[in-house]
Amino acid sequence: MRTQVAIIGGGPSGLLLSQLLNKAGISTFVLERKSRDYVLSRIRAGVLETGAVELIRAAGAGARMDREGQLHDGCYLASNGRMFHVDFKGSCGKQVMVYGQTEVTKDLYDAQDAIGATVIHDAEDVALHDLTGDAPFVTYSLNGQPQRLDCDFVAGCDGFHGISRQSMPAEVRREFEKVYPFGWLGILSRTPPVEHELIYAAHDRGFALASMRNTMLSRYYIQVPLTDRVEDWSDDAFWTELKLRLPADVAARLVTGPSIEKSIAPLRSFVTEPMRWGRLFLCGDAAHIVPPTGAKGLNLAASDVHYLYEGLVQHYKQGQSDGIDSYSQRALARIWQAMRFSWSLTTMMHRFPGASDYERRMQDSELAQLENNATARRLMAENYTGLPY
Ligand code: RFL
Ligand code: PHB
Repeated sequence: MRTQVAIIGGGPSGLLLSQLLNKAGISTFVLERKSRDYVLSRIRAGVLETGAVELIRAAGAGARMDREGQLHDGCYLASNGRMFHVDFKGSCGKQVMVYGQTEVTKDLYDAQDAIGATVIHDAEDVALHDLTGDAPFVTYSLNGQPQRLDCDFVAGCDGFHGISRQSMPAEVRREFEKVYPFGWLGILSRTPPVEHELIYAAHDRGFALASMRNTMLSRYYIQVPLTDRVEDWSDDAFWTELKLRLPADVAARLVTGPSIEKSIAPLRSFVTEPMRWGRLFLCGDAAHIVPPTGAKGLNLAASDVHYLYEGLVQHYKQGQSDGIDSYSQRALARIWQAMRFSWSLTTMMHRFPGASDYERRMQDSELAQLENNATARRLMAENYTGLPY
């Protein structure tokens, strides 16, 4: 078999890239390790920047998002019971779209089906070959049968645990990592959201986030120690702890109910450089991880896809290589800005074990600056709604 761009991973990065390239007349072949149902059962991100929204629309997968997604003008920040609003629209003229990653992925699968794109599920033992030569190829097995796919380029969209990044020799990679000493316990429940916009709450008991998917589906998170396990947390214990961390008037109107999903995600910042090696390009979580506090993971995947898509179109349609040659540099410049934002919001809002009184005062001062200074709020608004591509 032969294709122009072999895409490893059928998560949001792989599907979005595949959809955009196909629409531009460039052939793709997506290889996904898991089943479609499995990919669609993962509950992850919930907030889309303007750039991601536009890209999903350009891919022809935005109709349901535009019907069912909620545009938010801002969010709330709370600290030990006090709460204030950050007005994104008023500060920088931009909004965010609240629409779950699960729905984005489903819409992308439907769009891929509609144009007859090839997405192979349950592909095992995917391996990349001759990435620095002129004729790279991918091997994998399907139902126990060995397969070979020849291509011009490989897009490594296979997430943090994928094989693409590992296919670059260790001596050409430079990795940057920060692991945070806590995780987020998240639940999804069929209850009306407590507020019409997100609430990020700092509290002496730990951070909490009130988010949502739609008017009858809420997503809440609380900071937990890394030693906690999901089984340790009954629904009742979760709701009790969440209420303690939210401002009292918000907690008083919180509607609780049975959880329909409950999971713990560790928090980490990670970047690998460069994002290109020969004919392999890394995209999304394969190249970087942000802590979820700034809602940047999926949005960075989208901006990587944008730069790579532009570069590949330039290569195939105009015979120019500047776009693919500058991919890594352009993508990384934006990634580091989002890294900084996610790290600073994470650092300001969480309780760190062993933090000194001085560090606690710094957190309070950062929050006070946001509450009292319109310039600080504007900077947050620009970063949260997404820096330009
Ligand atoms: P994904 O979504 O991980 O998709 C990669 C796909 O590649 C497949 N794969 C392979 N396929 C073939 N061969 C192999 N060897 C393969 N190895 C892996 C996987 O099965 C998968 O389908 O990466 P992508 O597409 O780059 O998308 C990135 C986003 O998913 C990610 O940035 C966000 O979900 C991060 N993230 C969150 N981001 C937010 O903005 N807000 C959140 O609330 C939020 N919550 C989360 C998250 C990520 C989580 N992970 C990764 C553990 C919660 C969790 C639990
Ligand atoms: C979510 O709704 O899952 C969500 C929203 C905002 C974040 C992180 C997660 O910063």
